Amino acid sequence: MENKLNNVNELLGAFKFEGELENVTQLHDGHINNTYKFDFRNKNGELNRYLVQELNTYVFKDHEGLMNNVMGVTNHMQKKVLENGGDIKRECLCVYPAKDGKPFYIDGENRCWRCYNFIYDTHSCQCVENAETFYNAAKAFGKFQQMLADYPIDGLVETIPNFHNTVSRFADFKKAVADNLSGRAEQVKDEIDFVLAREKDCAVLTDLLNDGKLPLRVTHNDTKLNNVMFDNETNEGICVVDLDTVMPGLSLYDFGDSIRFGANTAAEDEKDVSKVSLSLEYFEAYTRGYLSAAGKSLTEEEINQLAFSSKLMTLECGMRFLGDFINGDVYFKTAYPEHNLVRCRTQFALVADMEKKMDDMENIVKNCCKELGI
Ligand code: GN1
Ligand code: MG
Repeated sequence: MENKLNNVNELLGAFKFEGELENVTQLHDGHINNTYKFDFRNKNGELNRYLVQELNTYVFKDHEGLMNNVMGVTNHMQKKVLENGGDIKRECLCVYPAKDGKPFYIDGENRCWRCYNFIYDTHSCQCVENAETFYNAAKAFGKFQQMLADYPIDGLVETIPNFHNTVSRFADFKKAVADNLSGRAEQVKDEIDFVLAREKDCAVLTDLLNDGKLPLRVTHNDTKLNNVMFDNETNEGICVVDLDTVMPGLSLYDFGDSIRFGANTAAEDEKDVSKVSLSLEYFEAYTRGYLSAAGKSLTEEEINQLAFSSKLMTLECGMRFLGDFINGDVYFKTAYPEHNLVRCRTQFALVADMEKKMDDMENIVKNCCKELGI
């Protein structure tokens, strides 16, 4: 039995699991939380699986507010799935509360744990293998947004304030450079200059929001491809996961961040930046899928900014990786000392390629709208 946890017995006492524990496996999808699959066998010989996750409380300071958001949003979506005759345990995350009724458990070392349904017969994807997969991811995120369109924004706390406020991210970045806590700033002058040269871009979406030209919506804010679970048989994106950053935001954050990760021809941490580029084919597939699911509810200004938001979310993520490298790798999990630097370089190579292809991207958006009658 693989078991890297030192408090399995404590967790077994904390949640209402069914059956005898057979196996614990760590899952390595995200850069922030620690995630495990717990397999239990019940008396009838059936397998019960759960997803048990340690929330990163350095990143998420308000675990109660966060779990309140997650409870509210998952309950809302469960109702919608039931109304449509769907299966909530496959099409939704469901929180299994701890024995004391709280949606989380604080262990003896003050770590915060929560337990979800494990979504059977699905898989996640670490990279786009074909345009259809990405199209299916787009439909899933579009549908996710639609399901939460009537969720009360005021009922959500900001789990990370100013999460996609790129102006605020730029200020954080400049502070990281000025503080230079790791002493690494000298070695990344070119990368720092790349960010500084694009200061003006950072305010485009926040200015439109402040001027009332873009609507605030309930958004996911972390629309990486690996946050969609795909059905093993149909390959449809049946469930959107990783709901820690669901909060008020712009639809463009979700669109742009999906493109950043999924339309890159290379991995987020590819060391050979000559492999990095924007796939126009994947950009088109995602745009078509997203617009077909959510397009009718988007405003004209949202649609106008789709291509630009892809570039901005890529720049923002790159500056976060670089800032973390300069801060000494305190935020994102890293596998080796230069990991954040490698990640920021892929993001900047992608930004540079998007700048060259911006007209093509704009045209793809226009053509998709025409085709779909939007
Ligand atoms: C983090 O947890 P994960 O890997 O889905 C990060 C995102 C970044 C992403 C970059 C809470 O997402 O904002 O875009 O890494 N999540 C948080 O891969 O900061
Ligand atoms: Mg994730």
